[in-house]
Amino acid sequence: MRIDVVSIFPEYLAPLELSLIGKARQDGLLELNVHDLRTFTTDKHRTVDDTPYGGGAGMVMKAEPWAQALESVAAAREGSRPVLIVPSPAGEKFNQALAYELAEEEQLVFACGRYEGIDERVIDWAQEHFTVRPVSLGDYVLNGGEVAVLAMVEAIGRLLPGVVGNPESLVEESHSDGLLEYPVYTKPSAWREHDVPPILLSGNHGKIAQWRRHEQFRRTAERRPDLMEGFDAGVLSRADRQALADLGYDVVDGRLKARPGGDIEN
Ligand code: 6GU
Repeated sequence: MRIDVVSIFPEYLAPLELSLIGKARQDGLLELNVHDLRTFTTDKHRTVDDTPYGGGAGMVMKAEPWAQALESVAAAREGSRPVLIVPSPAGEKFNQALAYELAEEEQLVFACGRYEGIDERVIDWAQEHFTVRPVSLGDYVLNGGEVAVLAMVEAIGRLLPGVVGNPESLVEESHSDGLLEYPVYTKPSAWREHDVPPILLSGNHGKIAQWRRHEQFRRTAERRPDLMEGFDAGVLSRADRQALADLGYDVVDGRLKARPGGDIEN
């Protein structure tokens, strides 16, 4: 995969040289280029922003430097249609499913806006060259797209073949099956009056798998009830259904439904 990031703060992306993603780049599994938007300006002051038409607070990023930058990175891979991701609190919500989808692409381009955003005509114009996707990390506001790109590139990059050493570790993690991950423990088994759940020391792998699954349901019901309602009940075993009934969830029309007056506190 090739990733291009355009930003007025290229140094913000330096952490992508570290750890798993840095190693993937060194190993040639991921080609990642960071571009300074100002190198695509033509005026003495390298201006990237101007005042908003219609008035109001703040500044808007000018269209032409963005068009120059995006034309330059789109030309790098002829014949393909790269995906242009525009980080914005006004975008569709980023999640694990979107990470998997984007991990299949040949080229991703991230356009990091700052100030009040990029002139909207860039988004319209870019559709000639790119599949354009405004994407948000969640319902809060960042000062610019750079931190969001760090998160998205890490989430996508670790799904590329060979990046995570043991692909098994992608299978049992939070959100991979629509549920939160079960809790994990390591030595010592007794620590400051807190013991590891005895089942994990039993050596009974069937029982351990069942306990972990139950913990996933318990945690998800407590912390993310929104995920419970969307869960596909078609994949549930009898033991799962019993665990869920104990947590106050019934299966209605193939979906989980919190039982009225049901209690997730047990
Ligand atoms: Cl992706 N970008 C910006 N600038 N702010 C955000 C965001 C993205 N997601 C949440 N807030």
